[in-house]
Amino acid sequence: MNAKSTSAKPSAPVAVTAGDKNEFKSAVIRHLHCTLGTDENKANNHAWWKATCAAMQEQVLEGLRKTQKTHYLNDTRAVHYFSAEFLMGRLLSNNLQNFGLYDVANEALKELGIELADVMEEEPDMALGNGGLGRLAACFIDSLATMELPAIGYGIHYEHGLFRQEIQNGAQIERPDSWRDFGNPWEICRPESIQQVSLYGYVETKYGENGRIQKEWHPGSIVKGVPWDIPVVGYGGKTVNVLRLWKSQSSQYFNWDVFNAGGYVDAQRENVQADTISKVLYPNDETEAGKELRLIQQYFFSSCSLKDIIRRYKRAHGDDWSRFVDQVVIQLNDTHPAIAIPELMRILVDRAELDWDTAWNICTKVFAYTNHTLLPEALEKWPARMIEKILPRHLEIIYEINHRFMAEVDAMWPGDNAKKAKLSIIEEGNEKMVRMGNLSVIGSFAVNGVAEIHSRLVKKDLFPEFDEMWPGKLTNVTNGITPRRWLKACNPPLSALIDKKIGSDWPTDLKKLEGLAKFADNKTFQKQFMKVKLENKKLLAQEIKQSLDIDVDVNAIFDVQIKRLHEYKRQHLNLLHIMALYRRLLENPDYDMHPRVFIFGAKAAPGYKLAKDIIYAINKVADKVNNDPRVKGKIKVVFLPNYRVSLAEKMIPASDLSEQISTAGKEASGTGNMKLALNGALTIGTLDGANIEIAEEVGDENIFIFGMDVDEVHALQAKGYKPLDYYYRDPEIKAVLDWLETDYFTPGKPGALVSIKQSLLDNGDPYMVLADFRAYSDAQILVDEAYRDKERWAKMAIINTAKMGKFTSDRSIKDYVDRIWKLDSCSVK
Ligand code: IMP
Ligand code: B1N
Repeated sequence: MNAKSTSAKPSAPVAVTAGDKNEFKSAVIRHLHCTLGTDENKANNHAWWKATCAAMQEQVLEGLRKTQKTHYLNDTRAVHYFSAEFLMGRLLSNNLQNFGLYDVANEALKELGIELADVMEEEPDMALGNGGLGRLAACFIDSLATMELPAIGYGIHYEHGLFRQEIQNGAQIERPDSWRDFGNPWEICRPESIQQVSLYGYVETKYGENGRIQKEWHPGSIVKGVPWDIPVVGYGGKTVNVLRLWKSQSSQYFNWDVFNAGGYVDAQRENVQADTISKVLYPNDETEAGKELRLIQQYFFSSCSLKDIIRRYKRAHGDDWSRFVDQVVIQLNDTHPAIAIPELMRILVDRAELDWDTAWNICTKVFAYTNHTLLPEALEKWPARMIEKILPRHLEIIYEINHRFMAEVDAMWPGDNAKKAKLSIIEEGNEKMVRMGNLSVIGSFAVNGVAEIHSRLVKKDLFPEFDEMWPGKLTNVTNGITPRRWLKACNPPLSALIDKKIGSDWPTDLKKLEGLAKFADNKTFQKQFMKVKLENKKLLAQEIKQSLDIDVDVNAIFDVQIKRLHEYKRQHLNLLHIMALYRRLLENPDYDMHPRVFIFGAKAAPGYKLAKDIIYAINKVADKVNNDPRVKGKIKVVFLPNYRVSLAEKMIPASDLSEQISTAGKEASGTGNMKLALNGALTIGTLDGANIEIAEEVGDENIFIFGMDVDEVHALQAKGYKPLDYYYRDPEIKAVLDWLETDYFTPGKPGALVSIKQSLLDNGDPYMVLADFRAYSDAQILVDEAYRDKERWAKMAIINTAKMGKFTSDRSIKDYVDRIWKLDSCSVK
């Protein structure tokens, strides 16, 4: 099976014809009348939004039908992207853009006296993810559809996505996200494809006629999985794939065995629990909660999805399993769906009655696994007892997989028990734990990290023995982002300027942006480019004024850090630098600096105390700095609440400086770094994740790299890192940390910010903030100098946009297709 060229063809630019426009207009009116039961005179923006979506959805569903028919008739091999998270954001603008109907809709609505931009603001974000990992999944399915690849996304239909963040007196408050309260115009329920999932109960061992041992799982409860399909429109509108999300529902099933054994209450409780499975997304980005419900969520969607795949396969191939591996590849987005591995083994061995080796041979040709983090607290481990209780048969299968694998380890390193202990799926200890990472590597044919440095560390530090056992299995696929959403749709003025300069086919061939590089020195183009930036900054300034009543100077440097709040991402390094600048200004009112607006967006996991303290501190420092006349407006600090995809789409086009300042070795890749650079922001960053590859593309002179690299971080750790040395040796660090202990920023509440100081001094500064502070502060001085030279900055910004071609998610997908999935594109007529 050879992958043929998968580069997507650009859609022809669509000119608005009166016919298209009138057709769209009448479709909107028809839905306003017949779907929503309202009238032009009465309709509010929400009704117009729904009617516009419905008009669009007519064409989307037609595309979906054609795509599914084509894939069915061609019996295509498909990739199945299993992910606990899909952070889709809004879909109207995206679908209009991808169908080439944006201008048509805009003008149609205008004639009805309605602003499309206002209508689009009515759409709630589909926030079924935490951050980078979930948004990556969304970018990937966009690319898959755009490149006309047969693909299905599989996930969970959470009733509540990531919480809505409010800020009260500086502190984060979590509110439920009710994205579906008023209906979701894009999704279609498919009751005809409901699946059943078993949980709890016990395993019976039986002896068949031929002496063969057979296992029968008697579940304690059975839950229904109801599929909800969201169409995924490729750019150009030809292929429309589907994202299938499972919603849990209790089934009528009641286990009389369990009841009769005296387990009435248990049987009942397990039944009631059914509809809570898909209720809420766990908000813990990169920290494992280890909660039973989360394991059940993982099994629930993995099992539903596998059964759905098998149903589809059997429709075409009956009980002949021999072609399964030719038709199906499953990508595990981190270990969250790793339980799919023993689940497929269970189906093949217990249900289809294949022998173990045949089943294992199928399994290990179907799964591929992406690792997204090295942080120990994010590497999933489940107590064996918990798995035994919820999935008793799966635990047996995991033990069997492990048993056979241990024999392989022994063949490779005879008698080496330390190796066995390290590579075993089971971690022995007080409590036996199942290591999902090891299970994923053992059960997959390919394992990838998400940026060069990360994949290198996966091989060197996380899974070195696996790399030795199976050379070539561990590999790299650097992340990417879809330029359709992250440039074309979110930054129309820049897109228009680029179209004018180099043509309009860059959205599907992002390397074309290189064509801008030759204009980097052109004064006229520099002015045009920076004028677009200024206009975008004005729009964001309005948003800031509206949301927080803070006035910001649009000629200031917009210095932006937008990402989940985590110690390793070091928002507190940014904050310490802001405090240092503030102090310099108080000590010397003439301190020479270009005005800056420091803009933050970040949600903290609700149980992550220090992360919430950092949000509080940012807001308290903001209050003080923004209202201190001695600062003369040179610094403003803005924390925009409820950071989400739709807010990112407004912030990114308006950013001058992109903060990517994680401790080297900790950020697997990052994708926000790519989005900001694509929109002409310069990066101040460490040699971490994809920053390294961004620096390679733009050149060292067009990026501000500072601080320790990963070898220096490791060396300092080995030597013994002592944050107190930095505290005593650098008076500015000492002054700023001591400041946190006073009540200067929290009048009447001394010590309210002290936890940050404590973490940096008493708790040993695990992410080495103090070690990198001076280098960071010096790099910020270089940023200041560069910005004051308007031509130099414009040139650097243009080069950043021009050199981002590598980071299109189309390139990532092409890497997966060529090197892992071996998939052919299938054009839909
Ligand atoms: P699913 O397989 O349950 O996801 O439902 C959609 C599927 O219906 C497509 O993937 C096709 O494989 C299948 N299908 C079978 N016949 C047709 C047809 O005539 N038109 C469209 N889809 C079809
Ligand atoms: O995945 C992104 C990367 O760009 C980021 O660098 C990486 O931090 C992120 C457990 C995670 N890694 N691990 C998670 C999310 C939720 C959860 O419950 C772990 N997210 C990442 C895309 O590759």
